Amino acid sequence: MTKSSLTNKPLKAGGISSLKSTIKHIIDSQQPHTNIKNLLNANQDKGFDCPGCAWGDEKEGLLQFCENGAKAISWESTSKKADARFFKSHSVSYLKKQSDYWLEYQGRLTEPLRYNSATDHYERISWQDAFSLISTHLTQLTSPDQAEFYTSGRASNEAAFLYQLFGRMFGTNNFPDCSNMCHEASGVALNESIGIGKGTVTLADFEHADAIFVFGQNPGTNHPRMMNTLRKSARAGCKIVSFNNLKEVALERFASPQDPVELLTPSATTISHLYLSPKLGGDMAAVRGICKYILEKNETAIKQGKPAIIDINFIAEHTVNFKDYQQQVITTPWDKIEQQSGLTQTELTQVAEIYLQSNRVICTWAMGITQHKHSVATIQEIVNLQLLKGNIGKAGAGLCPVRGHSNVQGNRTVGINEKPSAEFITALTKLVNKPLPFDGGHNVYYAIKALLDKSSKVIICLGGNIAAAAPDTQQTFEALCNSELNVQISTKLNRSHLAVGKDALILPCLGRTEVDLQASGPQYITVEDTFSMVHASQGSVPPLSTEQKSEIAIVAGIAQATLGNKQINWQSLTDNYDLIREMIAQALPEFSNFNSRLKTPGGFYLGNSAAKLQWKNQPEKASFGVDPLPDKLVAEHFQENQKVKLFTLQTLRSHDQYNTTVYGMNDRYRGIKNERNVVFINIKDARRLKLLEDDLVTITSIWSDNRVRSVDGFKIKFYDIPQGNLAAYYPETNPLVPLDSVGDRSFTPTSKAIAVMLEKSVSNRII
Ligand SMILES: Nc1nc2c(c(=O)[nH]1)N[C@H]1C(S)=C(S)[C@@H](COP(=O)(O)OP(=O)(O)OC[C@H]3O[C@@H](n4cnc5c(=O)[nH]c(N)nc54)[C@H](O)[C@@H]3O)O[C@H]1N2
Ligand SMILES: Nc1nc2c(c(=O)[nH]1)N[C@H]1C(S)=C(S)[C@@H](COP(=O)(O)OP(=O)(O)OC[C@H]3O[C@@H](n4cnc5c(=O)[nH]c(N)nc54)[C@H](O)[C@@H]3O)O[C@H]1N2
Ligand SMILES: [Mo]
Repeated sequence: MTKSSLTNKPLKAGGISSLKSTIKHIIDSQQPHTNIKNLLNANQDKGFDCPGCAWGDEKEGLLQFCENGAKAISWESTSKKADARFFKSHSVSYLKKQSDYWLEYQGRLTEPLRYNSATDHYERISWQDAFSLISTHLTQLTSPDQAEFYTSGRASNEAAFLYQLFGRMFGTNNFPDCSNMCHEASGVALNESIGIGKGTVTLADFEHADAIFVFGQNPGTNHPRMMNTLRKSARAGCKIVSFNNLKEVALERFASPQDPVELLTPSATTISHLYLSPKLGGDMAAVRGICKYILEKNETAIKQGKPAIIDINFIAEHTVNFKDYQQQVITTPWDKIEQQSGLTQTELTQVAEIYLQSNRVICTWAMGITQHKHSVATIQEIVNLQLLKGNIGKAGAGLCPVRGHSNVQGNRTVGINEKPSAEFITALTKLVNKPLPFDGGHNVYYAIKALLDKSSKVIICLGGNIAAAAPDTQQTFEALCNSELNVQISTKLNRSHLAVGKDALILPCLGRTEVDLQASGPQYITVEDTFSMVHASQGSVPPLSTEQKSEIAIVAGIAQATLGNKQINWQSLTDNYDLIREMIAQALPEFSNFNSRLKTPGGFYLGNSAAKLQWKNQPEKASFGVDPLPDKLVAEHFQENQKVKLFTLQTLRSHDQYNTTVYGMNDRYRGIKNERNVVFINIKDARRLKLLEDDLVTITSIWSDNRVRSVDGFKIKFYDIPQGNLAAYYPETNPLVPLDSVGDRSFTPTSKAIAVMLEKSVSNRII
């Protein structure tokens, strides 16, 4: 490892530091007893699903939470309130000047509120008046397509199903959602390649894998429960190969907080057998290199009369396009592979040999792969690699996009999709006995564009924080402020509530940890994890306020006020969520007998066609992707007209945040304390620019329009990162992501590939 001046970076992740941090966050929530109870219930059979991430639940082990899950839970379950009194003493103009951290820190939203533009304050409104106001705005639109229905992936299956049903009955398929900014490329790529947009493995497969390739993800922070799985695999002799632009300590050495020796001594488990750091956006070239070595070795074997080293039977029986792909690989030269990946042929050969020596390989990936211009092609290249040896559809092998939000996958399954299949719309139409729209609607990109040019006029958000999560902060904020009505169904105050134009509503909802009492008794909801397991989730803490409603009650309230009870009795669905599940079962065959199957401890598996070697794409075979490598990556593309050398910037998460929710100012595993406006840089690049550690810089992004996108006052931090690459935290750097810089075919903002230049900040001189 290059010696950096980051002396604070720990030698291992997990262990006692994790435990200390967990305890600190429980105490900070101001209700430690409740949160200890919450943690014991997290991911347990009769408990609630941890809102921290979408990783699956282990069968064994008493405790099923992690440090960052504990942060998410205690952040939600707090006794602090942001009620009408709070909003009376703080105008929206005042709130706009506060940080994202400060906004959420004010506590839970407890009353419905309406923005009053005359006073610039949010003021109390009754639920009934709030629902009527929404209905008035919606019915005044000249077309239902002037409304946008955003979803964040925490919503339950039941809330999401009801929400899309309402939106479609209202007449639109405008369902922008957080996955448009997240794993969209995985869905697009996998649907094309293997006929289903989800991962093919289950948690049990990790026990049987001989090798696991982890691409572009930081599980130590974002999926800590995955670290237990990786740790177990590594200890059982499975070879883990990490591809990460940064050296992430958890992927190097991890100590389980549940192992007394690793907890109390400096010992830890070495996770990665091999750790490669490709350049940003270099993974497609890296995988192409691995495949090139394999195919060349295979040719040599055949020429020498030896058996093929790839699975020719699998390829012949189950795939199409192999010959075209082989040709594409032959025409990709090694020097291009090395230049674009930033890795050497020798390094890639080492990985290829591990792949060849392993009978069962799992490839996992997350945002380091999905948030690039060529993400779809990159994921298809990972699929290509797996197809070469039939590493799909057998135990211990397969594809594993590791989802982010705890129910983002479930939201898609139950219909949050701006491009629904005709089959799904036909089933829904039959269910509600009313024609529903088939035409594609808006994703996040088109929703922001439509709000910007005022062709859309109403935005309703079922959770999330689109103002801070979406790219190009200034344009996104302007787009939201253009709306005639902005409705936010939320647990906590955030930036999206402050993007007010004319009318705006804050509708406070219950969270996962809370009791949800309806007319027929306490209710539970369901979620789907990254392994397609569906299970129930039920909170046990009394809500902070009787005015908070469940997401389901809120969606049903809006629907009833807008559409009436003619086709659907919305109230009865709120009274008993079993009835919503019955509707889901009627619309989606994989949910047949939904209510009774939920009784199985641990829930039930939705199944995966590709894992059964059934290919639902045309022509009913898995398909090799045949894209060439990108001609140039983003910084090279813009370099030609620039005098200074450009960098590629990735925007990522610290250890103390959940997306736009900032829990604290530390990033312990990267040695950062008490600050977030930092930029990680290779020491050689810094020297070339005569920058010292802690110097302040302005970061300006380059795009093909004339807008200036710049952030100032970011502190230089030396880090183990390839030359020419930079990393900084999201959402502080979202102003730099150009709205039009999106992935091919996925429309995902290219949050991991922004061409930028660095200049010493003027503020250096002031300090
Ligand atoms: N505690 C916590 N948990 C979370 C979240 C959270 O914010 N906090 N967010 C949730 C959500 S919605 C999501 S989507 C997931 C996100 O989970 P991750 O995908 O792990 O999230 P990021 O922080 O964006 O990290 C991206 C990782 O990819 C690496 N990387 C970036 N670009 C490249 C590249 O081009 N190539 C390679 N090989 N590596 C690259 C970065 O160095 C970093 O390690 O986590 C979920 N879980
Ligand atoms: N530059 C850059 N931008 C990115 C990313 C990146 O890596 N870099 N990552 C992208 C990714 S992967 C994602 S998923 C998106 C995330 O985008 P979103 O999902 O829109 O954002 P979150 O920050 O998760 O939303 C936080 C808010 O959700 C609300 N909330 C929390 N729990 C609940 C609940 O149970 N119900 C309801 N109704 N509301 C709740 C709270 O009010 C909180 O303020 O951001 C994307 N943006
Ligand atoms: Mo995400």
